[in-house]
Amino acid sequence: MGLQEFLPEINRRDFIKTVVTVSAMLGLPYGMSEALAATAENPDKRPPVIWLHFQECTGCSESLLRSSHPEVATLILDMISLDYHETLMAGAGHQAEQSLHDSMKANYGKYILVVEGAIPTRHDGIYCKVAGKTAIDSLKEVAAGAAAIISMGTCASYGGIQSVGPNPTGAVGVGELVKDKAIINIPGCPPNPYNFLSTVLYYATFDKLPELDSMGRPKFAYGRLIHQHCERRPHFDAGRFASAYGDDDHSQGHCLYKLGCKGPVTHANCSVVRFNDVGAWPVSIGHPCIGCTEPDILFKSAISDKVQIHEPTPFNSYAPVESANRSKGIDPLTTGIVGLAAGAVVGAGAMLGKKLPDAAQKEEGHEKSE
Ligand code: FSX
Ligand code: SF4
Ligand code: F3S
Repeated sequence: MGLQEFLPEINRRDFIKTVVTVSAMLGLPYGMSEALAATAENPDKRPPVIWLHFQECTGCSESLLRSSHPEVATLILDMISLDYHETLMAGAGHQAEQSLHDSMKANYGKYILVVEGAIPTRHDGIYCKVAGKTAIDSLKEVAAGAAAIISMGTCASYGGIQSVGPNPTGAVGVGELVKDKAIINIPGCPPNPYNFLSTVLYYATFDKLPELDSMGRPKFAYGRLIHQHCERRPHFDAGRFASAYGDDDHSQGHCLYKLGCKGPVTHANCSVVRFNDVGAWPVSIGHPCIGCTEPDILFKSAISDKVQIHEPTPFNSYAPVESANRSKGIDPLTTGIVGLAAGAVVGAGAMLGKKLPDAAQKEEGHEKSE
């Protein structure tokens, strides 16, 4: 492809840092990062990848390549052999078709197929054609020779925005059409490139796919709710909510639940891994999570719709919140936390456990008086 020529080389320190981050994300025991590093550095372990695009915005590839810190993109492109990628490859037309078929033939049964975008099925799939073939036919043809399939993004995983009612093209995810292959879904609109990198590195190192949840997502990345690791969680538990964009509570970084945040029902690791290695994710910049990893939420409920909270109270083990000096009052149902147990500390975007200054001071005073 030659695309690596446009990306800066990754230095040893950043390489090790990225691999250790991946190892921690995967929940591997201490020391396993060496095995991952050995895989990433071994050209013989480089899995051939064919990457198809169907109905989508290409944001999945964009988010991977536009990282402001290029370690992840560099590492991904260094450790896979990207044989065919419609929006990145230099070739076009017959030349591109030839390279697709050459790659399939040379690596039949061994390549990873990455699919980006949904597949339209209505009217025999005429709404998406590449090289004169429908997306349905291309998918089935390339899937037949794949060792495994990665559905990159919510569109390829579950249909995404194209499948929103009335779904005029009959858009579906890969799993609706391919039933005889291992499929791993990496949803998100777009998904976090670290989740793709970790999945590929795990597969190349251990020759098997990571454990999946009931929605076909790797548990290491989608095993927990955003709400469990959100830095605004102390505000949720203390009843401090923004009610409008730009109001005092919003300006002070309070919880976005009343603005429609879907974090309480969305499984993803955005709040821990964050995006582009700059420590940003939707909620940290003041926008509610829109549930982009969840097939039944993304674009299927309004951004402002509030989700049902089934367990509004924090765990009993959390310290109590004092409410005496709060003029706005605190819902007794939601009291109970000042400390945020942030869980895994991962990479540059890691979230650290913290206490709210005013509540923490009161708690200390409380302890002293006992
Ligand atoms: Fe879909 Fe990816 Fe959203 Fe876009 O290609 S998951 S519309 S970010 O780009 O497929
Ligand atoms: Fe964070 Fe949203 Fe949960 Fe509030 S509702 S704590 S903003 S995830
Ligand atoms: Fe998507 Fe919500 Fe993360 S909108 S990027 S799952 S914070």
